[in-house]
Amino acid sequence: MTVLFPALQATPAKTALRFGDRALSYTELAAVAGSLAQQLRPLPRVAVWATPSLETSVAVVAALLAGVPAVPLNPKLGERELAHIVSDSAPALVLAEPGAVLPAGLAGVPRQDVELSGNATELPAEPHDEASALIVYTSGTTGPPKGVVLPRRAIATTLDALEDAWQWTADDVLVHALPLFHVHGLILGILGPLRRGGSVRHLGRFSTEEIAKALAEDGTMMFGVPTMYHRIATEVAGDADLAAALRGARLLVSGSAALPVHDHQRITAATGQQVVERYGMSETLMNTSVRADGERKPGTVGVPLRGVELRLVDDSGAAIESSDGETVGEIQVRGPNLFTEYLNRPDATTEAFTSGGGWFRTGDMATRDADGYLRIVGRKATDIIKSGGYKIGAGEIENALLEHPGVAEVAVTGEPDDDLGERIVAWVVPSGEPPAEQDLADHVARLLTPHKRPRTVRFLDSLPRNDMGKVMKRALNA
Ligand code: MCA
Ligand code: AMP
Repeated sequence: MTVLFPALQATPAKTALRFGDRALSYTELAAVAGSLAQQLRPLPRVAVWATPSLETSVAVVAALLAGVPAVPLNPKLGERELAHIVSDSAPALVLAEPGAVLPAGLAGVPRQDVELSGNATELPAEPHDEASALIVYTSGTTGPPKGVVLPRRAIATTLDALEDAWQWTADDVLVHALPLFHVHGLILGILGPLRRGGSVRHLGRFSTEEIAKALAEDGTMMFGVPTMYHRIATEVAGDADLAAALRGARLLVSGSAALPVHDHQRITAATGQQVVERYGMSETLMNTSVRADGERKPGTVGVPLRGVELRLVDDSGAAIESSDGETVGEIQVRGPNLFTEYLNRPDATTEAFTSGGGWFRTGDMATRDADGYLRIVGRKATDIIKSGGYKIGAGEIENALLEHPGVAEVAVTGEPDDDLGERIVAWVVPSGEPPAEQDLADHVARLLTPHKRPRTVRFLDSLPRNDMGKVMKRALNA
């Protein structure tokens, strides 16, 4: 049995979590999360209303201590997506910060406020390593998002592999502004520092000023998605304080999508820092990274992490043996960092793995150079869009838009965007007078979630289709 957070037992005299001017020491966190854990223990599963707050962190830590699987919910979830997640995951209650206004979609789920006032003196015995810890929802190409069931073993494994790759220690103070309902912000960004016995400083929302301030004070590391680094890269040459703060950091880490080499270069030119990229997925947690003590090669995602078996596979399913930096194959992985299953989706779980050998198919296409560094060059599915670091399935947006009375036919694609990496474009055949673009964006934000809204709408008389009647998306983008 792995103890996930040894520092909650040792309680070093230091800050564990800081959100703005509110903070909890390890002693305080152990007391409040320990006492909430006692209350949660009998429950089969809980949801967490994942605002960027101390309360969200306490709720998740308490659930982990209690051995109760937790489902973090994006507080901006629209009606349809929230209803799906609630019915799919059937939480026994929702943990929320006092004062948070919960939507009607959660009316049927009992609510418990997370109070920072517990005084447990003992932590419950933690469950076995294969026990489910978190269920994180992620988009696929079609259909509603799937719940990725992550066991405790995967969380401990990935965080310890990152300790090795990044020389991550209890002395690190991690600064970030990532949302707490995905792997990046929650598992790496909150559970990571807690497992190391270090500190987190969460900024609530991203701004370059707040990043500069936090790194200039006590921050040693920063995590961000490429959109955040792009905004830093755009400002840093003209902002001496930002440049100095970044220069003083021990490690800057980017992930969730590719960081363009141009942004790497602008940050390096202004600060001397070389941002480290790591590559992961909700289903696999972290697979590869550029190592803190290794050569930094911008545009690559580094080498496989400790314990991760990784291969590149050609179209016929055969492993590519050459490391020539040119031959492209699909990344497939195996190892203790992987998820257990998609919740209630045995079909999707089976399909996600190769029939021989049990390799997880990532759908990401890459090359490998002579030093073993991987360079991600694209994705197998054109229907997956990565915007602002969020994974978004074109199909779910198309389905939502088809419910709008002004839409007769629609196709959704991703287009390159300097800030977001990709922006969502809706190609719409209107059913009459074309609806307002804003109206379509609001419709998607209301049903699904705001980051899935189309940023551009293009009206057409008809969609290009092949003989089979299938929309030819590549022709649209061309
Ligand atoms: C705009 N808004 C709306 C509407 N339009 N709300 C309702 N209806 C509308 N029609 C709101 C948005 O909710 C948002 O509110 C604000 O207006 C601005 O929206 P947006 O433009 O989308 O935000 P942004 O400022 O451009 O955000 C950029 C960002 C964000 C901060 C970089 O995209 C972000 O936090 N990305 C992180 C994604 C991430 O963590 N991915 C990890 C998953 P408000 O400002 O209040 O929010 S990937 C993962 O976990 C794997 C394992 C990995 O490898 O990491
Ligand atoms: P998610 O399903 O939200 O966990 O997103 C996982 C996907 O994000 C991966 O399959 C990759 O396509 C992408 N991704 C994550 N990190 C990187 C990176 N450093 N470079 C390129 N793509 C990345």
